[in-house]
Amino acid sequence: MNPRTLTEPREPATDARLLDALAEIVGQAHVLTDPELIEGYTRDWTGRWIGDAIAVIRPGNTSEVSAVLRACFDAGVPVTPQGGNTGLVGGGIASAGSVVLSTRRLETIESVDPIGRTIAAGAGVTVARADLAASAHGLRFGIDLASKESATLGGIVATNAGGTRMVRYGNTRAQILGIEAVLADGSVLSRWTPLVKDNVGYDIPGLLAGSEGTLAVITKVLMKLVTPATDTQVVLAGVRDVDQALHLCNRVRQSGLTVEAAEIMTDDGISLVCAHTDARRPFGAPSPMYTLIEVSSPRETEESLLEVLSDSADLIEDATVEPGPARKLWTLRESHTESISASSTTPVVKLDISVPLSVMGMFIESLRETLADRFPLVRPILFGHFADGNIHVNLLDAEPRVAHELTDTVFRLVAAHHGSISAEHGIGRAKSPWISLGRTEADIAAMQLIKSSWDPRGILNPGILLPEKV
Ligand code: 2HG
Ligand code: ZN
Repeated sequence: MNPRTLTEPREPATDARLLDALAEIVGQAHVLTDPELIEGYTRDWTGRWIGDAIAVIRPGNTSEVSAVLRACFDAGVPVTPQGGNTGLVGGGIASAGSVVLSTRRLETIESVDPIGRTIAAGAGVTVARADLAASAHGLRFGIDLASKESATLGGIVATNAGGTRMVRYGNTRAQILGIEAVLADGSVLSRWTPLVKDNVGYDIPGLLAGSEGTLAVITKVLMKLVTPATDTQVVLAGVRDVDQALHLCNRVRQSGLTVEAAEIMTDDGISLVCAHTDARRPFGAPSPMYTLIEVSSPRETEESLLEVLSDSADLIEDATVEPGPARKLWTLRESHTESISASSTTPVVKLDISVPLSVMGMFIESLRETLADRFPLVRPILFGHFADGNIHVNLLDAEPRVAHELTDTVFRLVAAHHGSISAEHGIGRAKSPWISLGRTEADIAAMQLIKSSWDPRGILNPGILLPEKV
């Protein structure tokens, strides 16, 4: 069977037989078919991606995942792997006739090794739980996301998530040491070694990071842990534009301070957050943009930071400094996503992009001009992890009928500035039509070869990441 035959109508009896077989494997209670029960798995929280599924299957261990995949493989039924369903590009949203394989029950934390500084855990463990387990040993999990209470380890590996600490510790791919995953035919692949130096062959954990459920279902991960920063300080500074923020961040780095996080926000974004939460505006007079930079150093962090700030009057309009964790300052940044959703009259078009730091200012300027000119009714709110070149372009009040053209316009501008159409959220359904803006023909062909050799029947997340034909 080739991938296209998966979309051909199936006999209802085939689905019924499959569901019986799946119930034998995972138990009837973990085969959900009631539309009310499966709704939370078939649509994303932004309301932009609404899918369908014949059932949601909730296996409780690796052997069950293996048997579920084997049965779906034999029946030729597509499978959408799903973690916490916090994704923003529709990568975990199933198409009609598929089965959603939820990994949330794989929630065992097997071990934390405080000497090797690793955590071994099931794919369904949330980022928040992994971080808590690490904290019990004086360590931290290296990835931090606003959605950490629901986002799962399998999900962040499958999307190669970034987050607010990426500037310090790198993305999810950089944290993985070992992985256990089940292939489309049910075979279990385990590359499980805590060695940081181990150059035997292809980097399979690295390949599965960012594969968005198209190559295998991740069941277990072995990830690095990090030493928490002590004596952190957070500055929130009003700046004229992103270039000033970049210069400030550079000065902070040059002074010997370690940058733990570096975020940018606009005055429109801050106003939305203040309107939708009980946060207060940071300064009496507004600035066009605000940067939040968290720093650490072995000693005298505050003194060093204040010295940089007092030498940076040319870059800063106003500034406030608080010792970490500085929750009030962080709330101004972390409440962006929910305030944006609450304020938009239509599902928000979310375009997570990156551009080289040297052209970020120019990119933002031409983005604003182009949007004002071609889409005057759309409200753009920009924010993100600017020191990684990453801007979250959120487009509010965009009529669904213009979403495609709007996306196309933004992505072409990103490509013209040598940027990436996906910085940290993945490609999913939302961006697969534009993958050729980010990869060459030969590169896409190489990815398709990998896909077809790992998943010859094309049952894993069809239509996600790679378009069926390019
Ligand atoms: C964040 O950085 C997330 O808060 C979500 O990546 C970004 O809502 C968004 O566009
Ligand atoms: Zn982000």
